[in-house]
Amino acid sequence: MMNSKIAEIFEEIADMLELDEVDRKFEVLAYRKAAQTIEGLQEPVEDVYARGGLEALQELPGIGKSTSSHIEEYIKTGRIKKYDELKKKFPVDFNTLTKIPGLGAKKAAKLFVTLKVKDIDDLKKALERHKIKDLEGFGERSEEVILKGVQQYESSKGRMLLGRALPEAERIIKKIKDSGLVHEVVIGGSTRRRKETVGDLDILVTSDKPEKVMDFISKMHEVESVALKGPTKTTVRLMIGLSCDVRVVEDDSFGAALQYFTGNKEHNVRMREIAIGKGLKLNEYGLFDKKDRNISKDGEEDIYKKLGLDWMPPEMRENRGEIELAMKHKLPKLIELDEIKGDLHTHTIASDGSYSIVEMATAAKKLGREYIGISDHSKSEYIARGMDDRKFVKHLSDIDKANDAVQGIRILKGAEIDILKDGSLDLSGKTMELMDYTLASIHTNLSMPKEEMTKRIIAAFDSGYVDIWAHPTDRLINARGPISVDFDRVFEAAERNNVVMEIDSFPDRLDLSDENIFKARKYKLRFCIDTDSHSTEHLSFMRFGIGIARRGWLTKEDVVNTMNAKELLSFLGK
Ligand code: DGT
Ligand code: CA
Ligand code: CA
Ligand code: ZN
Repeated sequence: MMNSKIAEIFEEIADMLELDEVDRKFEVLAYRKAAQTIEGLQEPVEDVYARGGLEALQELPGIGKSTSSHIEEYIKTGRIKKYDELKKKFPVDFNTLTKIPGLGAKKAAKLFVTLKVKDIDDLKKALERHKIKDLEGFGERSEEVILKGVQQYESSKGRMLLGRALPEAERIIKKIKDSGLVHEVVIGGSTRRRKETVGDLDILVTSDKPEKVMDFISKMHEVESVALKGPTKTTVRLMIGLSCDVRVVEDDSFGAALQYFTGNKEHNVRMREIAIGKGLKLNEYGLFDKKDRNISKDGEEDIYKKLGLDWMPPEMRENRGEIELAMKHKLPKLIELDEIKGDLHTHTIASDGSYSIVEMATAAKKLGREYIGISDHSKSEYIARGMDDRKFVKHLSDIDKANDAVQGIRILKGAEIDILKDGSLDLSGKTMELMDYTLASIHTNLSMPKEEMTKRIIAAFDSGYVDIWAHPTDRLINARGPISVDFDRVFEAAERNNVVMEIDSFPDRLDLSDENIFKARKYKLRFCIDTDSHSTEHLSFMRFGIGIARRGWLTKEDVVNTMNAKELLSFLGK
């Protein structure tokens, strides 16, 4: 699958075009939009091309004439000439450098022009020699931020977003299943636990023909190289830039192996201690009694049962208190994807989305949703074509019309309203009162000091107009850290004003994170799991938000969009 690679190239072309002396804003935007589409696409772009050629590519939102021909060029030749030419002019590793928090394309270019910084190693040298603080437009503070960014990047390096790793794992599992060589094939490790990022994939197989399975794996289309190949374990490097361990075990070991390779490690260590306490031995091959007989051949649930515990969902297995609850038979019943009735964070062509209200609603209906809230941007988000009060009033009446036009799903009137620097909201009260609900979020002045940021958000909540705090910390995984805020005070203010905490399901957001959900659960707060869709494809990101919610131990009752539209609106006081 070439999606990520092509998306990266388009992003980098945009970065380089931005550096051109002539203003090419329009072109830059086109490449960024195309990159976004390709990245979010749930099927391989080469399959789209194989099915319908250039025409099918151009039907994708944001893909035009030149971007589609670039995709064709890449599929056919593995290169894009335009990219190679730009690269000659700017021999800089933008892909890595722009992933460093605190360093955008503009700053990276400036570092190249002034200090000849081409890659992260050059950057580290420049930081060591304190050369950056004296550059125009950088300064002492900026040097510190970049240094911290480099450390953050290095520690997260190689970890892939769950939203990218999980679909790849599912494709590979399907292929192995279809090979007919195996009985069971499942994903374990951090992917099964739905961790926000994944270090490597761990696939577990039962089969009578382990060597044939190993052969099959190492010859798969998705594999770039084989790192290690043994009779029952193979480690491969996948094209998408991720390692994958595949292990074959016997049928009788399946439950124990699944338990072991799901982890996490700390959870496993506790499990093993419990086994020892009962005079048993637990490892990846089974649960053994004193005579070394495997007493648990009945799958994973049986292992937990024999150790006196209730089976628990993989998302809980982080040694954060789940073992104690399982002993007392007091595990919560975690929220499930099919309990979600609607999505309250979606964008349309009215601001920076790619589809109309009707198209978004129709796609949401296909996914079985009972309602969809349209939440386009307010005016301060001018890059995202945010709307002012006048335009919003018109847009809200467009939503009413769409609601009449589309059957079988209810469309709710919402907005994603900027919380401005002083804590005021970006639309008038009069406009907000016309809506079914509001989301409020921060998109600017992200590096505000903690105290000021805390007051800013509390002021917004105290206005009484905020229903949902959208992507609360504004972090982007592997790219931008969270805002600095006093969660206790903000959660208290949310409690007081009945503000719902969003879990944004977009793969690089997943915000609130599971750790922050844990903090928020100490307060009387409700949550809302949304997709932040900018395209119909994104509506299915919901499952990633569900994974994070489950990692935060949330139940159906904690999540407001498990209610039907009528209950929800009355909960919101509308
Ligand atoms: P990752 O790959 O960094 O996202 O995280 P995991 O959890 O997938 O870790 P990984 O791939 O290193 O190992 C897969 C599972 O194997 C892990 O969740 C638990 C188990 N495991 C690995 N190393 C150990 C160990 O030293 N002791 C025990 N008890 N279990 C281990
Ligand atoms: Ca792993
Ligand atoms: Ca592994
Ligand atoms: Zn937003």
